[in-house]
This record gives sequence, structure tokens and C-alpha cells, in this order.
Amino acid sequence: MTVSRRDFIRLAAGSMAALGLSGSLACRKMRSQPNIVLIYADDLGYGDVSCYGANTFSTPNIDRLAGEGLRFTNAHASSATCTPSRYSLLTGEYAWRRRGTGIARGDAAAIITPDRITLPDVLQQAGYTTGVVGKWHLGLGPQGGADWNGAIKPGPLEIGFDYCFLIPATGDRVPCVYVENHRVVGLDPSDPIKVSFREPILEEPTGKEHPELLKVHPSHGHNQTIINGISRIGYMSGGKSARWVDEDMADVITEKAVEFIREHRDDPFFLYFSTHDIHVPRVPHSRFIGKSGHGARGDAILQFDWCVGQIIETLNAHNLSENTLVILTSDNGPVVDDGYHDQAVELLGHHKPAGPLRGGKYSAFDAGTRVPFIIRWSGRVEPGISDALASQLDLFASLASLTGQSLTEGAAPDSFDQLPVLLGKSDQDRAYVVEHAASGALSLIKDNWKLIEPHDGPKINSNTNIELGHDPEPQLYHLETDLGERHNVAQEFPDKTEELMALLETIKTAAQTRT
Ligand code: NG6
Ligand code: CA
Repeated sequence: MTVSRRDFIRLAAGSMAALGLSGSLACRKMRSQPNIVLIYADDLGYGDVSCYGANTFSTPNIDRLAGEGLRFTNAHASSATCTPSRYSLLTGEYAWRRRGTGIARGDAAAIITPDRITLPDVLQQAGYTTGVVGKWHLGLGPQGGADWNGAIKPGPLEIGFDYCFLIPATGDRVPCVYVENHRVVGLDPSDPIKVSFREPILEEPTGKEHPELLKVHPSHGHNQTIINGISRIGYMSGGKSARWVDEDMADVITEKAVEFIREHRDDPFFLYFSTHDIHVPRVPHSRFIGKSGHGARGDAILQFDWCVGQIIETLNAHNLSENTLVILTSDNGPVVDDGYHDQAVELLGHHKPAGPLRGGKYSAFDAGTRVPFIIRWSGRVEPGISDALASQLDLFASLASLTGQSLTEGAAPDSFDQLPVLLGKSDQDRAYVVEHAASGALSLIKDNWKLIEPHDGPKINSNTNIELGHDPEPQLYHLETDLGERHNVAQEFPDKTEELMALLETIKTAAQTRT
């Protein structure tokens, strides 16, 4: 039997009452629990920050977080693209188990429906005030799409968040407006928003027909409605007073994140701060332009680092550092040209976004999912480096464990409680990690071996120039001696290949992998 979200909350509330933990007592107990801030970058690669080896520019705030915390060298996002990674993060379930969890359109309906039990649900139940600020990209509204001019729901508030301030999908997709709780921010009702992903909306110029109106030009796709001089994926009209200004986006969302922390500094709070950086279009504020020497992509990394600094400073200013667990990571690996001519390719120089890894965003090779992952909890997590194999999937069960919540049947089926590893008390590898490429190809890492299942997809994506890691035959790499996945040893080790293929099959067919 799967317990619905509503039942879960009712049952949990009932058991609290049975324990006599009503109101203030429960509240006092909860105050000893740490706040949780999850900083989720977009498309930030394994080698994109200086504490992970970037050496042509520096990211002092991220480095400081790493210096005061635990820096993981082998932690993975669940997927090599955004929507499925975020789906897994919030549900503790492999996205590839569910249809409709691929990269979401700008007008997609809510992908995580209110009957699901989510990470914020569990934290809410533990007495936390929960908020999400920044990129959502998990769909909003009922089947058929959200009412951008009315109440936009279901969305985060229906799945466990008390507050949201959102970029609905991505910066490169319409609608280019912010949503706060259930409403578009700053909408003038006399200028309603219209959104279409099927046909052009005639009154609005497109990048395809009017390139002379563009300040950033597309390299592939991204040639539909022009908003703020940048053409996007999808068509939109109206909502002129509500449209975002890309250059101000990092400032706007960081201010909202900071406000949330300030406002809830006396509660236990959970903040999921999901930055737009360093996704395309990369249009950082003028104060970062030219600062990295690598064009807009590098400058967006510096802007992201600044955002991190603002969060750290806010925690310090309110004496919250010792009572706040900060997690910083990314939803998938790096891409240099993801659809706009922003000089990222021309000015890449010696910077290696994926560090020593092969592939990138979308790929079955390791750079698709192995990402920066840092945990800081001053006074509680000893600073250092952890080489443990880890997965973002496990944040759900581990944070539930941290906050004293048990998981009801059906909740977070693929999330393991790895709290001791996350807190640096153990360096035990996860039993295995499944990687999920954009094509759907799965890989399995276990005991430093990596299997990529056979897949007929192209070897390279000609738009992004990323090696996708597809091969019609199984590939086996020994990561301990071949981190860059250069030597396929499947022929030499047929037993290992077969063993991992069989394990992957078992994982695919199991309804739940947490035992
Ligand atoms: C792709 C887009 C890419 C990016 C990606 C989603 C094209 C040609 N490419 O389809 O630019 O938006 O989707 O990125 O449209 S993600 O990080 O949100 O998954
Ligand atoms: Ca992403």
C-alpha cells in the first residue's frame, strides 16, 4: 500500500498527538535541529570551481565553504540533465522509473503531483519551514498547463514547500517571469500572458525572423520569442511588466533567498536555493562581465560564487553557521555551447569544465553526473575531503534521518540513509550508483568499476560537441586506474561486465532499491 501525501501528514500528526508532542514542546525539541540550505547550481561541472581544480580563475566563496566543510570527490547527481535530477532529489526515486520526467517544456504540468511524499514534506513534518527559491523546471499547474494569469497550482506549495519564488522552467524557456507562491510577480491584468510551445504568437518578434533585435544570438535552437533581447525556446506574449531582466536575475533570487533566511532565522528552516547560473542564456550582471577571462560562462561562475558568498555572509551575520547544514552541488555536468553564441567556446582557453572526467552534460560518461558536492556544518562536520561514492538521491533518506523522521512505505524508494557519510563519520561507498544519461542510457558504478549499458544513440552531440558515451556494446571502465574512461575493458573482463549488467537489470526491475 502506498500512503498518499495527505494520509502521511495525517498519520504523522496523529502520532505526534499520541506522543503528547503538541505545539510548543514539539517546537522546542525541533529547534535543536540544524537548518538546511541546499545550494543547487545549474550545469556547474566537476572542474568549474577552483577547489575542484579550476586554475585560470578562482571561486573564493565556494572554496571557503569547501575549506570549512567536507568536499566530496565522487558524488553524483542522479541524471545528466536538470528535470530528472531535480525530480530524484525531491522524491528519492530514480527518474527513469517514471515517464514524463525528461527535460520539461516551459509549459509542462506539475511533474511531482500532490499525492507524492517529498523531501520538503518530510522536513515540514519535522517542524521545518520550507522554501524554494530559483529555478524549478519540474512543471507547474494541472494537466493542460498552468494559468499564468491566475492561481498557478499545483506547484511547490502543494508538495511540501511553505514558500516559493521561482523561475518556472529555465532561463532559456518562456514564460520569462517570476512566480511567487501562486502568482506571477508584477503582472498587469490588462496585459495577460499567453504561452505557446506549438505555434508562434504573431504579435511578438522571434529570433529566427528578427536577428537584428538580438543582443545574444542563438547557436542552435533558442530562436523563438525575443525577451530582453534574447530569443528563447517557446513563444510568449503579454506580461510585459512582469518580464525578468536576465542581468538582474542572480541579484533578485539571491535577495529572496537571503530574505527567507532572515525571516526564518528563529525557526528550523530548509531552503532549496536553486540558481539559474550557470545555465544558458549566460547573461551575468555587468559587474561580473570580463572578470573571468572566459566570456559569459566563466563570468556566470563568478556570479554563482558571489551568490554563495551572500548566503554564507547571511548565515554568519545571524549566527547561524553552527546550526546550519549547507550543501552545495549541481544538477548535472558542464556544457560549453548549449545554444547561444556567448564566447564560451572561443574563450575557454585552458579551463577544463569537466576537470579530468570525460563527457559532459547529457553524457553517459562520468562528467554527466559527477559534480562538485560540498557539505559544511561548522562545528559538526570535520573539514576534509571524502572520496566516498555518493549520490544526491540519498539526501532524502539522510536528511529524514538527520531530522528524526522515518520513511513511510513507498516514500523515497531509491534513497539510502547515508547520513554518516554525508557528515564525514564514515567513508563507506554507496553500494553502487546508477547514472542516467539524457538519452536514457544507464550506467552503473560499483567498486570503482563502471559499466555503460549498450545504447544505439550517437557518439557525439554535434550541437554541444559533447561525447555522449553511447556504444551498441557494453562498455566497462576501471575508474581507479582510468578515471577518464579511455580504455574499454569489457572484452578483458567479461565476468565483471556480465555481473554489472545483471545487477543493473535487477535495479531496473525492482520497485524499490532501499532495503
Ligand atoms: C535542451 C536545450 C538546452 C537546455 C537543455 C535543458 C536546445 C537545442 N537545447 O533541449 O539549451 O535548455 O535542454 O537543460 O533547445 S537543463 O539543464 O535544464 O536540463
Ligand atoms: Ca542543468
